[in-house]
Amino acid sequence: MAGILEEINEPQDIKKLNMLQLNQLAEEIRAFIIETIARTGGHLASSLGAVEITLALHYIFDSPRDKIIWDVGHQTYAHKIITGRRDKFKSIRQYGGLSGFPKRAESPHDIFETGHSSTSISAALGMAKSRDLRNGKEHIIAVIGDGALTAGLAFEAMNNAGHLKENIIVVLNDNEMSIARNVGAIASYLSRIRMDPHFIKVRDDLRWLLKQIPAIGEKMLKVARNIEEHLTYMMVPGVIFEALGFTYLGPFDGHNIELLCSILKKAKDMAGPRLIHILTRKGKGYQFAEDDATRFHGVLPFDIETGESEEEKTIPTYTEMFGKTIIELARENEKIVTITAAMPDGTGLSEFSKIFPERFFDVGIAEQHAVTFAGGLAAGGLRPVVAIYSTFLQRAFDQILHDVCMQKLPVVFAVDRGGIVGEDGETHQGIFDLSFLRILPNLIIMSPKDENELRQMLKTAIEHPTPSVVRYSRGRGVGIPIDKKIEKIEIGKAEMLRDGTDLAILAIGNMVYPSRLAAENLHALGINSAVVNMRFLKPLDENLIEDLARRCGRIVTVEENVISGGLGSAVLEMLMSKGLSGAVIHSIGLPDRFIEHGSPSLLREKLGLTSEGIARTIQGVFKKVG
Ligand SMILES: Cc1ncc(C[n+]2csc(CCOP(=O)(O)OP(=O)(O)O)c2C)c(N)n1
Repeated sequence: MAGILEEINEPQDIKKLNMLQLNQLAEEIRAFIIETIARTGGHLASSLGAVEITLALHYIFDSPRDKIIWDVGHQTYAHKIITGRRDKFKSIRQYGGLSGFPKRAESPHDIFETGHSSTSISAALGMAKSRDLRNGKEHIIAVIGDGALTAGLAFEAMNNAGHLKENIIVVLNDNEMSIARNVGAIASYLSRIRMDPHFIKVRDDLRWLLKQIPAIGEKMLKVARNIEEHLTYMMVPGVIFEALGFTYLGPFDGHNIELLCSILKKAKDMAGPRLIHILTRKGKGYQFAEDDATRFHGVLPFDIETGESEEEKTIPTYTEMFGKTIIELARENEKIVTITAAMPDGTGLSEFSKIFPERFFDVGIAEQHAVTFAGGLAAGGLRPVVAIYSTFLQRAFDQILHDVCMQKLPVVFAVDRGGIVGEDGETHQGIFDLSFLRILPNLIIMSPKDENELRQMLKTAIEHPTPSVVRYSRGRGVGIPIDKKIEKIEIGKAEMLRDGTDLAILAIGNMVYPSRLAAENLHALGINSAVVNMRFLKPLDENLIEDLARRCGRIVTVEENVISGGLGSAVLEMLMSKGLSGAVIHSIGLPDRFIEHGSPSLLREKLGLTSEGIARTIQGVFKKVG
């Protein structure tokens, strides 16, 4: 780091700079972000694309008095760096360090917390209304990407903003990318605006004309810019936004700071809802990220020179195993179709989409629609598999309940990133799904102990006539051999891994192996535990649990989910209903709080979800009850 950036400790400092210096600052920030993220990993491409708009916003507006609300929040690295967090930036996404997303506790410039997409316009509108009711004067700006704009929530907010005629500014940061290429009618519409031949031609003609004037001076350039802006207003390519009650300004080059500043200044003096459409390049300024913005969306630490990340690839991830298995199953069953909400790579469906393009649907960032759409596909006789990260499935709770479970439609939910996800922190941990899904009637819920069992569960789910969930973790499997032929498993039947007399450990999903190891370590201390791979959270293997409760008298449940409402609660409720509440029960899982960011292994260690942690807790329980 050198030069101007060293002097920037708060947004006020950038207001002293001229345009030349602002441009230099943008380059310094870029270099600093690349250098840091190469070491830590993180959301590189989105943040690189948003450097100029970040500087322009902080140049023209007065944060934190004026409120800048970032959608998703993964593009805020430049914002963090110029709002007093430059020195801490190297700690980003690490335990105890800066969050990768806006956090209110981190800075007064982080106005509204995000991580899940498409919330910014709603939040901005709420803040604008609150401002008006107390006669405030501050400006409220939402910055939303073209990907995030595909969610219904963003349109619900625009619909309401147009009605309320609220004074807000929405900056639409259009880079034509979600994580993968943005898809859908809105994406096509935006790209038509980009490409509008009428608009482009007039603008290009104008540029050409200006170039013919020799020795074009500073003054003339300003005039030219003004003409370009006015032309842009006149042509109003954003009719959809205009119809929603927004004044549409754009499209503008989102990497031209001077232009951005002048547009923002104009928009600042206008009234009502305004939308400024800017065009940016995801990964801007780092060739590898520009060329492969999807990989550099959320990237592992990488070598700056080669763009390569070092990754151990011997054991497949659960996601990879899901992707491979669903292809195998789809070859045998032509009714299988798959759905993703804008995450074909993240959910392991890219290969499927190439092999079965007609049977694959990327619906955009629209989890609610994805689920109801799947309900419709199932009602029409297909076997839809919806692959969604646990944390984003939270959005679609009512759709699962109302549009799938109530109608007993055979939709398979492939719930990826169940449990601790790590560095993305509070907004992304998939730790509530077992609890919120368990309460739904007609739903089968299973979670595999390893990648081979994941395959078995997928087959079981697909062949089952009612809705089902297969929930699996982020990261690599355990590295066990994979059966060539995929066998179904019996619904509601747990797997006894180890018999014992002193207590029974009932574990689910990725907690099964650590529990078995804990039992082996406890054995050396004279505690003889049974270990059960529950496989099913719903239906529970009641007979086995009842038998163990009678025989051992002590039950410990282990799950990577919040304790409230999860496996422990299910077992407790079941024993109570059978009049067996005399058994000593202890639940190991996650506490009743949001789990911060940090590496999954460190978090598991701190939360007692390793084999040592489980053994320690069990010893403690034993000491207490004797
Ligand atoms: C509700 C929800 N679903 C999925 C995601 C995962 N996700 C994070 S960023 C992103 C793409 C966002 O695209 P865009 O808004 O255009 O921003 P860009 O990264 O292109 O700057 C997705 C799908 C999310 N954060 N929230």
